[in-house]
Amino acid sequence: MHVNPKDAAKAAKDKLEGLLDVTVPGVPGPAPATVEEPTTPKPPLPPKPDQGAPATGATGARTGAPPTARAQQSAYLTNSTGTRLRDTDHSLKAGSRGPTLLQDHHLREKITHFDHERIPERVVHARGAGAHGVFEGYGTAESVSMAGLFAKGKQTPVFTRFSTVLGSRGSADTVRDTRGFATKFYTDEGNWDLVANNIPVFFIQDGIKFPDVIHAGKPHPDREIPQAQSAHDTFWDFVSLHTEAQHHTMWNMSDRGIPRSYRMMEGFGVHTFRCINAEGATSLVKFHWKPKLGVHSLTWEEAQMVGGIDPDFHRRDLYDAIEAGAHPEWELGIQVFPDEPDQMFAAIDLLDPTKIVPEEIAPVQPIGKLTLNANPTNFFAEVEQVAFHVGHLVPGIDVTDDPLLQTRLFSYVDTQLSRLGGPNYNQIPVNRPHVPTNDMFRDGFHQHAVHSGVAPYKPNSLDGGCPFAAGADLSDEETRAFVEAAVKVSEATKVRANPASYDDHYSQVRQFWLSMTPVKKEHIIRAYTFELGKCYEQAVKERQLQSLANIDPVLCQEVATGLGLPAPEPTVPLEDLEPSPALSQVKGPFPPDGRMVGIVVDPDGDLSGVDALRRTIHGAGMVPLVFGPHGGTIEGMPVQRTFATGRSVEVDVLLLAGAPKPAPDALTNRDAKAGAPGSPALDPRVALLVQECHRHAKVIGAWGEGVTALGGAGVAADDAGIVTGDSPADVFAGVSEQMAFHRVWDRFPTAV
Ligand code: HDE
Repeated sequence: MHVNPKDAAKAAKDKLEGLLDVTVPGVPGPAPATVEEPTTPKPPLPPKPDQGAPATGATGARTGAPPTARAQQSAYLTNSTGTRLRDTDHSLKAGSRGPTLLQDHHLREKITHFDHERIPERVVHARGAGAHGVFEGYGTAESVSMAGLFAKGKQTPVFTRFSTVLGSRGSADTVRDTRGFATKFYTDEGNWDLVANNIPVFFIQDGIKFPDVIHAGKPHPDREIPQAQSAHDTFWDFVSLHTEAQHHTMWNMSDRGIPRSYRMMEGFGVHTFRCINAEGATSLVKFHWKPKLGVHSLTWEEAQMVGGIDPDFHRRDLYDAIEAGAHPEWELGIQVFPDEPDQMFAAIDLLDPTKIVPEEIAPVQPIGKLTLNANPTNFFAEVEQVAFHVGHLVPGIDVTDDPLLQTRLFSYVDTQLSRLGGPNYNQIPVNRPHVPTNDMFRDGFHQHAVHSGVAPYKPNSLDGGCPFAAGADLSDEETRAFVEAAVKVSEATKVRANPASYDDHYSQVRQFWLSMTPVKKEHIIRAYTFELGKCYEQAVKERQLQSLANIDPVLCQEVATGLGLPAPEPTVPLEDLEPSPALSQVKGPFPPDGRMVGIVVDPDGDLSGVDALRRTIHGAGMVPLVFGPHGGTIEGMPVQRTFATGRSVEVDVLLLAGAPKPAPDALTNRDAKAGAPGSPALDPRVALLVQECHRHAKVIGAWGEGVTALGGAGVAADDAGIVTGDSPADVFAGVSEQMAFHRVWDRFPTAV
């Protein structure tokens, strides 16, 4: 796979130095396009400096190709068998107005290949984005796991794919949903996949319910609506009847369901795993990813607006941040529990995937760091074809009997067979391990390897006995094999039943609620009210209110009021577990890497210091986004958004470098945003930018004429989170200090 993305990036960067405006990530090609169509034959352009790609072939051997190589090599157009072609614009016809001839192989090959370009999308997690990176071990997991990737300083290449769950491949990024966080580690002992979510619990306790919960969440089968959302009757019908889903649902209704960025999410392995150290001792372990940038969310209004304005918001954010050099980082941490026969810790059943273990009673211990440092070169080849599996394990990491995990062990191979069209999907470059393989698997659809020998069976003598069973000596890193932990399975009777320890569906949901700040509680109330308000069936709403009553009376009452229904009494005793501060995402300060900084400029105003500020912002790992009345450039600065094309939700903070007067297109029939209220001296789209940023509790900075723009939009310069000053640099320093807390929390009104 991807060898040393940094070297590749540097090589390409050196070559292209000066051709790109480094402050504008997202340009499509490695070099600017020309107005005239180029016609002089030249080899394909190299990848963009931020792109990486797999570097192993079907056998696991390195291809030896330079990191900048393209799949397409020829300077000339060819057919798929390498014959050069003269024309791909006209089919072969009997005369220029005649019928098309069947003998036109190029036409038929081109159309046939196109007809078969699509493969089935993932049945869940269809919408996603991925990136290459590296994992570095801290050496702190040694007493728990022998896995070589955790050794101090050990660097392991990885590929990570983030996703939503419910929507189709083309659905919007910012919908309210759980997010997938799946990482493939190409370790020296084979691939390890940590197929995680951004929510630490799951809807169901037993994998047999997975088709039920997904069928309930997906669009209704008759009309195929709504797309990519849970705000509909079948979802709430299921979760209110199957109340073990209430814990996961509470996380979804909290701001965790609408992340600001993939870079700002935690990840959780959900299940308890079993780790084995070099002495053979076992521990039970839960995996956690902790983002360096903190956990941050959109507001619900932002999420809805972005869904229309930029449905690719999370993809773009990830790719632009990586391209801008703001490489996202997470620490991998573990909670470690003694491997005792009852598999319980502090009265929490470790095999129940609807329960967490609060970090206050089992701290997350950091064991390594993930850095995503290169974008994919080809989305289909890498992000679409990557195939994760919870059963891709390495010596030192094993599974437990969690009945959700057990079903997953079956499901992931099975789904790849139809999605990737046969059993050889692990030969696809992005899936290929970086270590030599010898699996004795032969033939099948899409077989790319040319296997030698006559004896793909064991035992054999005809191929010299190869391949050989690996060593059982766990301390020998060169030869040791994967070992299943020799765990005693108690004598038992076959049953279709859960243990009694799975029966409590509410206490930890209440604990989550009690751990939230008032602002976050407001957001939860609004989310439940919105989602249930979208349901048609009164019975479904009443049933879900009953679950809310069993979580918290205030939550239930507020949602019931919004729905116009009475709040029921609880049917179970409310249990007050200690609030867990670790569950709250309101913390800080956090680094600003990859944050979008909107800068409103007025071509007729004082622009001194603005370009320098733009470069400072870029140099600090953020992405400046210049808003102006027209496209092109203003004093050499590229205008990335005009008042007509831009919208407040694209930025994390807003800087006002001027108070532009209404532009010629500030007419409501050209741009409805021009209907925003404000001073007639200010472009109404600028007024709207300021008003929306203010409403969404974003930090706003202004200097010079920019301060007038605040007043023109009706925002008081002395309000919380408004920074004014004399120079761009001073104002930005003040803004930076406050944006480290993500939002101006004091600006949100609360009633609970
Ligand atoms: Fe998955 N899940 N899942 N899941 N899952 C899939 O596999 C499944 C579960 C998760 O970016 C599928 O390759 C079952 C929990 C992620 O490619 C499928 C059950 C968690 C991804 C599948 C679960 C996950 C998937 C669809 C219940 C968090 C996207 C495509 C027993 C710990 C991976 C595919 C990617 C994908 C089955 C529950 C995470 C159908 C049966 C719990 C991040 O095999």
